[in-house]
Amino acid sequence: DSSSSSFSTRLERDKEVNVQVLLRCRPLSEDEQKSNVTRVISCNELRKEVNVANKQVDRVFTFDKVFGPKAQQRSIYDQAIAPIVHEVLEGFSCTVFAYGQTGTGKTYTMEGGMRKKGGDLPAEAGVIPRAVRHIFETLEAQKADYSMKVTFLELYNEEVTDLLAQEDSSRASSEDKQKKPVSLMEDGKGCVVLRGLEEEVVYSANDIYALLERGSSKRRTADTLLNKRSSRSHSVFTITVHIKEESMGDEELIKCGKLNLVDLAGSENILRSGSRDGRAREAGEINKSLLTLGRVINALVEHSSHIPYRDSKLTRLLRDSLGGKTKTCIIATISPSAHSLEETLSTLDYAYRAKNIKNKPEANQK
Ligand code: ADP
Ligand code: ZZD
Repeated sequence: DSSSSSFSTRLERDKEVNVQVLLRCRPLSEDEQKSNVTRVISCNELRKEVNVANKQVDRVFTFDKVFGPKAQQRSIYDQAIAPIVHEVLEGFSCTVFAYGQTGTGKTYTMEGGMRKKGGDLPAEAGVIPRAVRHIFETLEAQKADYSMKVTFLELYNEEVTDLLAQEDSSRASSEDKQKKPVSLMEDGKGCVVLRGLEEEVVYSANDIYALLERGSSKRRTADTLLNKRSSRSHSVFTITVHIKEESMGDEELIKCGKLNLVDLAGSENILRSGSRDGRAREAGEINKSLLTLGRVINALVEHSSHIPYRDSKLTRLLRDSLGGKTKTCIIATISPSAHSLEETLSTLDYAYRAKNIKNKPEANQK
């Protein structure tokens, strides 16, 4: 009840919205089915509950939405992401994070599998290609006057790689060609800007698909240089759209929408980076960003006076998505298998806690 609070604080609080947290459980793989792996997860999509049960454990978690193993890419997009993209087109900034253990479907959810050249998207297409299609289709149908640009970066070991940068043929070795330094800087207003990151202007969904192809092949090259890099790196794909408002009178308004789609490093890296041997220490360094993300979430949920955004690149980059003016959604991904029980419980606890973060979305207008 808010009867005791003052008018102004009530107005302030009315603008707050919680981070939306949804849960997706992947199906057992063919191999897991063949070897009769035990399932410990059951999902009740209607009640928005996920149940974890074996002989020792029996717990239920409730989320904003729950998607069981049979959920299709399309229904995740239509039910959970399309409303977010709608907000982007209204001039809001929005962020979708995928969080979970490696192998639970973060990349499948955000990117999806397969791509046929030309034609429509495959059924396996994930959030990124669907959001791209949705944005262009909507703007074209509205005959809107708009411009759009995208960036695609990878954050690994506290270093930012531009996945869209063209090879620099003036550099000698193939490793140097990969590296065009991108640095995080702060502008006068305390906003983080990425210096050296290529912003590609795009005019069609196909333009973006071609860039995604460039980005994923660049990432694959990096993967072979140091295998399993992808499970330790974060990738951030960002679409920025400027839409001219139908002018009333002579004042011209421009809505500026932004969508960040973030595929986080595997959450198992957090637990491991606590240990002391050399390899794990390396992993700890690599996952400073993931550790700091957890600390930022804790600090926000506990209303601490100090939120350690500045302690990592990921949290500096996505500061506004955590407690700021951006609308944020976290997709937590889990495996149904008994083998993953411990990791699954840790993901569920983490995601459940994140439900308490509040943001104050504000449309961006120029
Ligand atoms: P992560 O990015 O979390 O490491 P991936 O997205 O690579 O996990 O998924 C691991 C494997 O499981 C991939 O082969 C992927 O195609 C498959 N997979 C994940 N989620 C699903 C799903 N919901 N339906 C079918 N296959 C899935
Ligand atoms: N998950 C695949 C890429 C991978 O890891 O290689 S699927 C989608 C979003 C961001 C990057 C790539 C993609 C992806 C793709 C596949 C192959 C070549 C280019 C892009 C994709 C999948 C379905 C529709 C469109 C793009």
